[in-house]
Parts: sequence; C-alpha cells; structure tokens
Amino acid sequence: MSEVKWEEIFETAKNWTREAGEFIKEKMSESFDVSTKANENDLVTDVDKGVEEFFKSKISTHYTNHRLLGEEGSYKAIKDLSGVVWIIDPIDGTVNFVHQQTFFAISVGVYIEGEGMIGIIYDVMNGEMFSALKGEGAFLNGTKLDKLKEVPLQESILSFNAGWILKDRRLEELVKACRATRSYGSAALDIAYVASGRLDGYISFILAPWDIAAGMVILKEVGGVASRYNGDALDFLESGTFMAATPSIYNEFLELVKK
Ligand code: 2AM
Ligand code: CA
Ligand code: CA
Ligand code: CA
Repeated sequence: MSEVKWEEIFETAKNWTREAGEFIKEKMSESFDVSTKANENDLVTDVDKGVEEFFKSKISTHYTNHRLLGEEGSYKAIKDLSGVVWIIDPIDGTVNFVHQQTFFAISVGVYIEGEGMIGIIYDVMNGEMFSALKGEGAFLNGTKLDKLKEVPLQESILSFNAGWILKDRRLEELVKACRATRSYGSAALDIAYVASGRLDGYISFILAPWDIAAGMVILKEVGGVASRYNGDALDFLESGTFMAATPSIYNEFLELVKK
C-alpha cells in the first residue's frame, strides 16, 4: 500500500463526521422509521442506515483501497483487518436517539493492519467532538486533553448499566466503594468521558468493535487502559465484555475480577 497520509485522513474524517451530524439533525426534524433487530429493545432507524451509507459512499469514492466495518451491515464483508479499515458506528446510543433525541454519538475509528490510528467521537446534539491521531494526543473540540490522573476508588465516578449488576454481583462492591455511578447509554461517549476525566471507569458486558474502535485510539493517547473483563486484550473483529479506566481504577477492576 502506498504511503498513507494520516493528517489528511484525520481532517477529512472530522469533516465527514460533522457533515453526518448535520444529516442526522435534518432527519430528526422529519419523521423516521424505527425497527428492531435482535430483540424488541434493540432499535435501529433509517437514520442509522443513512449515516452508514454516507460514510460508505465517501470512503469508496475518496479512498478506493480502504474498507468499512460498520454496524448497519458493512461489517458482514470484513473478515480480517488487513490494510486500512474504517470501523464506524453511525449512531451509538440509538435508544437515546429515539427516546431522548440527545446523548448519542457518531463513532469513527480508522485502523491499519489492526492498529488504531484515528478516533473520532462526535456528540451531535451537544456539539462536542473528541478526536485523536495516534501519537499526537487527544482533543475535545480542538483543546488538548490532559493525561489521566490517578484517582482513588473512593473518589471515582464509574459508569455502567444497572443491568450489569444483576449479571455479576461483584459489581456491587464497586458501587459501594466509588463516589458515584452513572449510566449514559452510549458506549462511545462513556469511553470519551473516561478519556476526558469526566468518568474514571466504564464497564460493559457486551460491546462490538464499532462501539470501542474510536474510543480506544482516544483513550490510549491520554494514558487510559482497557481490556476484556477477564484482562484479555481487545480485538476488533469480535464482540465481548469491556472495561476501560484510568490506570489506578483499572487495577481495582482487575482485583475485583480475580476474586
Ligand atoms: P448502539 O446504540 O449503537 O446499539 C447501550 O448501553 C450501549 O451499548 C450503546 O453504546 C449501544 O450501541 C451498545 N449496545 C447495545 N446492545 C448491544 C449489543 N448487543 N452488543 C454490543 N453493543 C451493544
Ligand atoms: Ca445497535
Ligand atoms: Ca454502538
Ligand atoms: Ca449503533
């Protein structure tokens, strides 16, 4: 593959993501179709599909040798991560999008040979774009994010869905020990919030590659850590458990799962 111009792709990807955000806002003012996927709470809209189509068309026109792994169908063609692969969740937090019309994000990761180079997470309604280019630091709307600080568990704010406590009672210990818990309903934004220090840790029992691909590039730039729930390395072709945190809190998570 000829030399990849990452700075240029980074700028282009941010512009396309803003454009996709405008598309979503326009569609929100019209009526859109909501349907279900795996179960009655697993929602998808024609806006999710439209955003994925938008990126598919842009990428295939501008970067003919890049491939797309997207939640709304494009993932089916991707069996490996060779070359440049865009890993995209067109709307992360679709339940929020449908019910609340806020707190959802477009998540765009660009990987080469399985290694994350670009991460963009755009909170469309709040106008916050978290972004990172590997080795250049992470940004929120152009302002560089600080490296993460050590946080004692007693002073931490942790995010997870209440349902996860029903699945694993060990999480009760975290609930009792931390300062406060939150549940936002957008995995990409949860990871962006860990990266920006608004949260100190985030846990989920099931996330897909498109939920985490952009977030991992951003999180790494500020010194955050993440893995499967049992400590195994993440991979971007399979779904699985996920925990991400500032290093001190990540170590607390690991201690807990060893019990
Ligand atoms: P989505 O809105 O793109 O579907 C909700 O708690 C968070 O988990 C959202 O980021 C949501 O992404 C994601 N999510 C919901 N169901 C999921 C599943 N079955 N597998 C992986 N991620 C899921
Ligand atoms: Ca979904
Ligand atoms: Ca998602
Ligand atoms: Ca989605």
